[in-house]
Amino acid sequence: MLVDLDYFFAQAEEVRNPSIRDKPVVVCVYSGRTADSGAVSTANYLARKYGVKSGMPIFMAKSKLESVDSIFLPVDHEYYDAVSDRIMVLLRRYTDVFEQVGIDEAYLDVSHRVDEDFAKGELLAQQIKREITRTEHLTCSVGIGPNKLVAKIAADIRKPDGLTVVKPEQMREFLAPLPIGSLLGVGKKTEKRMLSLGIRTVGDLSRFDVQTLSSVFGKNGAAYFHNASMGIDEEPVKEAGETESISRIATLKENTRDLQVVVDKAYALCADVHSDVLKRGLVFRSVTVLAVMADMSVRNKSLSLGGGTSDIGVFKSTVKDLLSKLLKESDQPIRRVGVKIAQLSKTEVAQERLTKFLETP
Ligand code: TTP
Ligand code: MG
Repeated sequence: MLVDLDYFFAQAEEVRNPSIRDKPVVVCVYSGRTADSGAVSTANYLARKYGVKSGMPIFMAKSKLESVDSIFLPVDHEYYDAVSDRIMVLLRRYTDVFEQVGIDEAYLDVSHRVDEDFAKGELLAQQIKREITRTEHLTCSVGIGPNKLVAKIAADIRKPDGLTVVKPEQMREFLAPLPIGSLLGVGKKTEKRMLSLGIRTVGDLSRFDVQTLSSVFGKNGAAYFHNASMGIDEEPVKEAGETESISRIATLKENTRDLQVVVDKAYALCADVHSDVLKRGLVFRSVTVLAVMADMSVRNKSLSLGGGTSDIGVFKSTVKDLLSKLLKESDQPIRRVGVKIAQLSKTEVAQERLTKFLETP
C-alpha cells in the first residue's frame, strides 16, 4: 500500500486556516532576491486548475492567478514536519513493515495484516484515510497493489482523496493503457526516447522487442523496463534504519522569560514526543531544546546523553536544564519553544521483534 498525502504543504496550510480553503492556495519558496523571486513548492487543486504547478516560478503562478482572489504563502517546514511526523506514527501502527519515502509518502506492507486479501486491504485503507481525516483533517490518496511499483502508480492515478486497488489479475489491464511517462523510472528524457521508438503506453512497452530495448537502454535498463511494463517488481518494503529525529514545537500564550512557564509548555511537548518513542519502540541519545525569541531569532541547546534511553524523567530534566541555560544566554523573552530527540534506534525488544518477523517465512 502506498499512502500519499494530497497537496501536502498547501493542505496543511488550509488546515490551520480553513478560511482559505475555497481559494487557490500556493505555497512558495521565496528566494528573497526580489519580492516575487523563487519557486512554487506546491499548490492546492483549485490553483492547479489555473495551471499552477510545483517548481514553477512564483511570478508565473501569480500571472496565472492574476484575476483570481488567491493566497500565496511561504513554506513553513517546521509545521509540515510536525504534521508529517504525527501521520507517520499513525501509519506505522497499521503495518508490520513501514517505509517512509518522502515527507508525505510511505509504503506499508500489509500483506500479513490482511491475509493477502485485497478486499481487506481496501477496508484497511479506508480506515487509515478516516483516521487521518479525523485526527489531522487531511486527505490522502492510497494505492494498493501486489508490489510497490503498482501501488505507487495506483496511488497517483486518482487524486485527491483517491483509493485505487489493483489485484494481481487486474495488473496487466490496469497498466496497459497508461501513458509511458507514468511508469516509475521514466523521466522526461526517457519518455522522449520511448516516444521516438513508438512506445506511447505501458502496454506498448510490454510488447516491445527486448533486444531493441537493450540497444537503447542497455541490458539492465531494458530488463527493468520490460518487467516494470508487466507490473513485475520484487523490491521489498524496507524499514529505514533509523529515524533521524522526533520534534515538536509550540507557541507560548505570551512571550515570557519565566522558566517555569516555558518548562511547562516544553513538558507537554516532551510527553507528546515520548509517546511516539514508546509506540515505535525507540531509544534516544540526544536531546535538544529550541526557542524562537521575541525578536524572531532562533536559539538551541543540545546535550548528548551517555547511552540510549527512553526515560521521560531523563528527557524532562534534560530539557529543563537546557532551557534554563538557554534563557541565561539571552535577554530576549521566548516566543516559541520546541524539543527534539535524535540519534534514535530501536530498543532491543523492538529489534528482536523485527528480526523475528523478518525471519518468519
Ligand atoms: P508531492 O506528494 O509530490 O506533492 P503534493 O503532496 O503537493 O501533491 P499531490 O496531491 O500530487 O501528492 O510532494 C509532497 C510535498 O513536497 C509538497 O506538498 C511540497 C513538497 N514539494 C516541493 O517542495 N517541491 C516540489 O517540486 C514537489 C514535487 C514537492
Ligand atoms: Mg503528496
